[in-house]
Amino acid sequence: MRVALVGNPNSGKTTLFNELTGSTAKVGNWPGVTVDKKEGKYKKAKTPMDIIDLPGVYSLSPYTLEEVIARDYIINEKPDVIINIIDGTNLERNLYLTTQILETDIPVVGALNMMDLVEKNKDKINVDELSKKLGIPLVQISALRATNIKDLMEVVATATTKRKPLNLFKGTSLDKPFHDLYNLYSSKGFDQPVFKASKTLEHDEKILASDELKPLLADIKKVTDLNEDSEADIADIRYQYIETELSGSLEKTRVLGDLST
Ligand code: BGO
Repeated sequence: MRVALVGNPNSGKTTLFNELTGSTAKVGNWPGVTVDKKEGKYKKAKTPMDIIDLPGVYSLSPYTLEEVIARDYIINEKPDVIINIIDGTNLERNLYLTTQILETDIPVVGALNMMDLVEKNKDKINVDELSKKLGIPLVQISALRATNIKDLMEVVATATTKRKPLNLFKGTSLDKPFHDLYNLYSSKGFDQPVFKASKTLEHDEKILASDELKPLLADIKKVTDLNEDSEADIADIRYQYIETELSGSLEKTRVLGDLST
């Protein structure tokens, strides 16, 4: 089984990758570019598990090489499971990427990392509630201290059923255009129609230039021309979702400027 690590830069991906793969890791480059490609085997796996470390990204937009590599791998190569590494000390910011990963139907396990620091800071994350709201299992880990890694990988090993993709647009101004695109892509039998409809509304040039979407550009334009600001609107919708739906699961003890802890 293939397991991809996806997370923000500095979320602890390298630390977790090294802990999982130990001496089995191979470092190369992604085809044609000088971005590191790291692959290895989970050394304690009961059934063989290949671990692929995708470049650290804040988003699955096509603006940086890292984003293109990460999202092309997710959409085209389709790992069996994604481990989304989430820095628990920087939850809201990390969840921005999570909202994009969840628009695919690929099974996702959230690894809430840096829990040693969350505890030290006396912050509290209501993990069960957050897990329920996101619709994915969450496992609290410390990659640095190698805490709960075995538990994480046991959850990963059984998390192989496809998920219902997250629909962020219900009740928002983009509900109708999203559905128009979603229905169009579904009627053509496209894979990942939610992700592609969402990225189309983000005016994602790479998706729009794909061979799959090209024949539909006239129909797509009818929707996107009416929603020229939808890229900014989607960013707002993601932040709103994190703010209203998810932030309640986090209780911060520290206040800004309090450096005593
Ligand atoms: C430095 N807990 C704690 N406390 N730290 C962690 C954990 C954790 O669970 N996981 C990772 N870190 P990467 P990306 C560093 O390198 O794996 C730390 O980008 C330092 N370096 O040790 O590199 C980890 O691959 C000097 O910290 O992340 C690393 O995703 C002083 O988070 C950083 C302090 O981890 C990023 C930290 C010279």
